[in-house]
Amino acid sequence: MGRSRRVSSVAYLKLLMSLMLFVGISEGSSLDYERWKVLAVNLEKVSGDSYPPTLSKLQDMEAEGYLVVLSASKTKGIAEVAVSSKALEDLTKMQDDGLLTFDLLLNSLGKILDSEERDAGENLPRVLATFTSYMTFNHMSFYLECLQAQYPQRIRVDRPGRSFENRTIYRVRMTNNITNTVQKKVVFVDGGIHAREWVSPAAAFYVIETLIANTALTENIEWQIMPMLNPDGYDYTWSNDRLWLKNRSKSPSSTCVGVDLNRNFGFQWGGLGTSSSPCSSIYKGASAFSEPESRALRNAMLPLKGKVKAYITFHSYGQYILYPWGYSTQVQHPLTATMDTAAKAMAAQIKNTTLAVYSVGNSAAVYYPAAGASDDWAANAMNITHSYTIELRDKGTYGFILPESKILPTVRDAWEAVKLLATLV
Ligand code: 0X9
Ligand code: ZN
Repeated sequence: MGRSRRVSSVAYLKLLMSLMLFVGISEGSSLDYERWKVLAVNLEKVSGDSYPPTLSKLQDMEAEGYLVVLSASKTKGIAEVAVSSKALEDLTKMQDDGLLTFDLLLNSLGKILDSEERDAGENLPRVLATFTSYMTFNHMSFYLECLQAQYPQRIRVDRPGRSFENRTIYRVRMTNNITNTVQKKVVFVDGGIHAREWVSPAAAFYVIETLIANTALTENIEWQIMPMLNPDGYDYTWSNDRLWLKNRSKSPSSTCVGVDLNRNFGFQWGGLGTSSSPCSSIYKGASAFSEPESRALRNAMLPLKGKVKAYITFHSYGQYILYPWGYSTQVQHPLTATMDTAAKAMAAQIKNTTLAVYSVGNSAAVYYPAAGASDDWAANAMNITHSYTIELRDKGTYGFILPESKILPTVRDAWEAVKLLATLV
């Protein structure tokens, strides 16, 4: 299967260059991916809720710090994995022993691009959001700090929480006549839960920018947007490890850092697709809502119970529009038909505008079951009819390292989807 999906070597060379550019150049980078390769590991086909043993094994190895699971798709039947030489050795041995099979997607990362410079805009924060380069967290903060003063009739920016390392977590509220929101429905959007998925906060910022220019869309709806839920993790992907996923909280019981915020929400917390090990990239945290970042989202949303008609959380990558329940393939959400129809309408809207193809489905069926995620919590605790995780571009050519030239087309996908959804609520 991996063979038939093999992507052109040119594409992977580009991925390689991006990876090196982002990972290799930062001073004090603690993880050096120079000798790493990328594999497509075949996962056993499984049914029901059971978790494929190969994926569990890969996640255990990931917890030990010598490989990184980049994606795992049930429909594709493979996991894309970045491997150190040690991990490659072990996986090769396992392949020789008939325990698994893999294909090489990206061979030599080489010693290149050490001298490349990152976008110099980092030191020059602007009030404008940019979609031709990725924004640093400082840039985002500066943008958000300046926003309300520019549109005082239509925008409020508040701060529902602070991250573990004390960075501000912002919320932008947008509607015409912001002082009179009593009767309005709320559409809630967030980005940046997973640190390495850089196009996700970009999409949330694009929603803000586009709404600024479209007063008609803020007439009857109050939009609430939390564009960067994991500022510590995001910052860490710029400074130390481009493939970091979790937040940066320290656990008293381990030297490993970080909780997967999308396993830390208080619905079915600790179920399938989560881990109790602080070293795992799917670590669920010490308890539901143990993390200040997931609490920030909860605290922002809870007072809006009954008013929030739709919740969209941006992730990447894969081009999927996913709906609950994500914690189990065995339990169907009662509003599956409604969400499936709306998700298909969003995918059609994207197809008709940007031409990108997004697949639609139940999270647990399309991916693997993953409990304690924000979409399930929103659907359950907030009783929201429309709750979606949108996995933005691409389909794996560049994955998380989406080139800057693809930011704009990707955030347009995101905008077309939420715009369509707003017509259905
Ligand atoms: O696993 C996740 O948290 C999401 N995929 S990602 O590759 N961006 O990490 C998917 C979450 C889907 N929703 C639920 N499982 N509830
Ligand atoms: Zn994600």
